[in-house]
Amino acid sequence: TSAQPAPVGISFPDGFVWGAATASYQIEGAAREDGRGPSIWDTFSRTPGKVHAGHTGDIACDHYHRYPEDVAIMADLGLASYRFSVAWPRIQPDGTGPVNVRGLDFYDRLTDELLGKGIDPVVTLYHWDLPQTLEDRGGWTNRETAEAFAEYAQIVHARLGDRVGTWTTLNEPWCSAYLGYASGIHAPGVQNPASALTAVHHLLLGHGLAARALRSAGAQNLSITLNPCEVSPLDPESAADRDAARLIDGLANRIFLDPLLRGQYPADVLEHISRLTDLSHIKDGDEAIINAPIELLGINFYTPSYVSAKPGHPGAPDYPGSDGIAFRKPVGPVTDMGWQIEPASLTRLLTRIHRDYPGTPLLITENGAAYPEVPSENGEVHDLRRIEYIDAHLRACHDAIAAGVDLRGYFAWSLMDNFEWAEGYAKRFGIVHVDYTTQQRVLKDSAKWYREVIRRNGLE
Ligand code: GBH
Repeated sequence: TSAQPAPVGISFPDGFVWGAATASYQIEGAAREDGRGPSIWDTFSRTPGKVHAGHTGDIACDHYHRYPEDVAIMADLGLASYRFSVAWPRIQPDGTGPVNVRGLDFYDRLTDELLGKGIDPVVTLYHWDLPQTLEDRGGWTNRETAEAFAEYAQIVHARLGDRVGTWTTLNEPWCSAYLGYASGIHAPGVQNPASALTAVHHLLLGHGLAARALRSAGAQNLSITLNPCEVSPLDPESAADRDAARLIDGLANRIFLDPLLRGQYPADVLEHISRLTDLSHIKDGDEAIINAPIELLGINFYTPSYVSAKPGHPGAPDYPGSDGIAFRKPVGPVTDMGWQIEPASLTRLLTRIHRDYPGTPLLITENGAAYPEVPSENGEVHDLRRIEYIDAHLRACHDAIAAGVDLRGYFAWSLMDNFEWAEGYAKRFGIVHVDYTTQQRVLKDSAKWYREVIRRNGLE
């Protein structure tokens, strides 16, 4: 390989927020404690064949009990902010009805622990652990789930709103809808394209109803986190490939961004989905509800997509109606998830969102990489590839800022190794290593490196 020029030092704007992120089911454990009800991920992970090696979140990182130690680690790293999610089934074990105060107590303790160390909490209300009782009534295919979500949001805000400033309604509704109800590789494991499209709408409606409820309760910093993806035609010269990219971009990105930030589903997307399901679940006035004002848009970024038109190809199971479209296999270096590493795609994605949906500040709410490290004899974890991944993506963020994008912060995914959904504990995204036998936490080299990045608000 040819010699690369040494990267130059860069600094981020004053007040740029440095954080790390986790999610309730992935780290908490204590699945049956203090009145928590079952979620769709309890059911799914206990269903043979759904999760790698039959792993479950029953114990996970035992964060429910070890949160003081985990918050101490965050403080040691100098995190300005910590993004975590609240488990709905801890708050309302049946999804609606009686509030389980012991569930609220846990997040109250966690919030105070964070504030006591000067760490700003960013609360996500839904990171995929839907109460099972709601799924038994259709889950996100049922409009009532959206209404229940707004009620639950209000309950959490009533307890934490005096101390939590930033609220995120949903994490990645793309995953909840398409992985949950189309490909079925995530809970609840349904494989029905029409259900997935109905779920998209009810998730967005739930966001809008919750945003409205939080706003009237006085919340001022509202957001949703998406996982937008840059979808490119494999051959930019091919009109058929460009059409394929536009269709996937519609299902991946514009189906969420347009109603959220422009108040309307895109016509081409409605046309596409009307061939797969009737649109009777979209009621008059829904788009206006979804278009509730937000102060921040959260972006989770891992990898881009390249697609081409391929007549007769079955398409991707997580994109309803994508038959005739092929996704390119990753090219070049990949992470342990098999995801292509292409930091410049993040710059282009941020620039595009800033251009097409102006006026909403952006926040990287997740970015990171899985690699299969094991601690060395002396207990160190030399995860150079993760350092390189994050370094390159931070440079990509900086490029976007230089191009005029209003990017407010960066949250590493993840603070610590955790339950990686269908991959169980086999994939490690943490900057902190977790030994699942002893529950011992060890800072990987990436955590020590990130501490220096935070300290100097930039890269060397
Ligand atoms: C996030 O989802 C989640 O919010 C988080 O809980 C999770 O632990 C983390 O990421 C890591 O997975 O096969 O190349 O087309 C990320 C979900 C990642 C889904 C990229 C689609 C496309 C990969 N997405 N993916 S590719």
